[in-house]
Amino acid sequence: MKFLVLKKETLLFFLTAGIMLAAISAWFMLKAGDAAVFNQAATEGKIREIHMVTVEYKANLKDGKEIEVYRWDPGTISLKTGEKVQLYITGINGEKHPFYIEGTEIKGTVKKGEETLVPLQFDKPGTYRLVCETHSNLKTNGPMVADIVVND
Ligand SMILES: [Cu+2]
Repeated sequence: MKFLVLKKETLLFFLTAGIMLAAISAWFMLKAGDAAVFNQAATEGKIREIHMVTVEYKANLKDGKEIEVYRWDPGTISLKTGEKVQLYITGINGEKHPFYIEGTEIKGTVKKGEETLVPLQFDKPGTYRLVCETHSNLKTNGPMVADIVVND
């Protein structure tokens, strides 16, 4: 039988090399994590997605009368001038929400349980209102209006 005999120095060398390798790997792994979260270049070429839903708030008054309001959630989204964004709107509450975006030709309908894709790109900065035609003001259980803020 033959034993592999290692000198103390050799063992120490392998131990040191192993620790260094582990440290370097850990550093690269942490760095890679940073890149995925903070580095814009990592997401370059991809169209940003924003997800929105339709929600309903309900309450009962002291006399038992029910009051309700429909909202887009989130109520404000922002993008840069020229930036392409895929806005996905999912209908959760309310059967139908026919909508338009002020100052554009964009219009459509969000239906319960369905996802509506609204491609966005604005040439001019400003605030564009996403308005639900059915619930546009307080009298019609709104205002179901979201602000699309386009920055310079
Ligand atoms: Cu609506």
